[in-house]
Amino acid sequence: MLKFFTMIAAAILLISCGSGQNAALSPAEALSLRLAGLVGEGKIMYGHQDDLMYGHSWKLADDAEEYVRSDVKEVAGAYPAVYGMDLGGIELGNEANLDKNKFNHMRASAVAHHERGGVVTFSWHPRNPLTGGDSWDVTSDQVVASILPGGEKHEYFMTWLEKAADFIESIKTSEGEAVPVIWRPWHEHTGSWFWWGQKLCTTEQYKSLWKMTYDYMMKDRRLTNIIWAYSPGAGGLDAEVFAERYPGDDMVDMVGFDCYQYGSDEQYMADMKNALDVTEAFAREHGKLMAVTETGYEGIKKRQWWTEVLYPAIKDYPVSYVLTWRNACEEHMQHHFYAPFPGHESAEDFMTFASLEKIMLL
Ligand code: BMA
Repeated sequence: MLKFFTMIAAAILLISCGSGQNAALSPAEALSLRLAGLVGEGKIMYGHQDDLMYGHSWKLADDAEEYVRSDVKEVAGAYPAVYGMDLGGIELGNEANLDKNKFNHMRASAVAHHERGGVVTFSWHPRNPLTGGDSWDVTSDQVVASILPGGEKHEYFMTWLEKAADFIESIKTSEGEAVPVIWRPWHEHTGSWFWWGQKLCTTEQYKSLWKMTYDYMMKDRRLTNIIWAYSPGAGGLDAEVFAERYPGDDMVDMVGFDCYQYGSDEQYMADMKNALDVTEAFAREHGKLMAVTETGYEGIKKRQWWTEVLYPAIKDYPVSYVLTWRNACEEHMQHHFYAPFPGHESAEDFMTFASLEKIMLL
């Protein structure tokens, strides 16, 4: 474990010194070092999507000025260490994201979470720039081609990247310090349910999309607060699939995967083991941090899921964090939750999980 930590820390320091800009670490480099340190200590941070925006039976008020409510905190007495959110909708200049969270609240809660010592991560489910549909609109396999340089939607799409970059850049403390974020674009690309997925573009097109995104944010905009996370889906993952569309060591800081439980505990644990083995080998070879970027069991239909299924699945791996998906609050989405809330049958087990030595909440 220690060797792995030292290797990652050395890689981060090498990159920062190599950049030759100044001796101080950027916000992203400082966070990477902190994450590597926590992995070195054997800690796994627990994360929850949209934690401060709403919960199973509540939603943040539009005029809220503080971000204190959290299903996780109500159950375990502590906030999740990692707070995930999604930028879907930012590209159109919308006031709220695809799950109705106001971007102003997302920005301010990200700062609040950072100031409590937490880590913020963003995924992105942008609309489909060619058809006008959503991320899940896979009716055309020309979408990625259309937004790459030379494509008919290239300029239009660059305005989307501009809006995403503006938002990430705008996450600053009241002292004007940029808040570091783990940015996880173009996720689950090894499946074919998003317009950037496996069957919807070629390997070269996917890599070009990543590079275009990276170059715009890092070279044109010079954002200093982004840790780049690459996260395929867990289904059918092996070393070859993992590596096939990997954009390159210079454009990725963290590797992970998304893996959900749909069937038996045994099946989920086997899927996790496979994905963790593949990811760990890749992370070690490339000197990258690793994480379980999305996971969970919709409705958590097992009382002891946290200590008997999730914990045994992850405990022996050097994972920086494990993030469970959102607790939807709408009436018709009451089944769609991945973290406990007061009164849920897994709440007590979650408390036990949260108090384990290895597991970190705030
Ligand atoms: C999916 C579901 C959707 C949601 C999307 C983006 O997994 O939770 O309801 O809109 O993520 O957050």
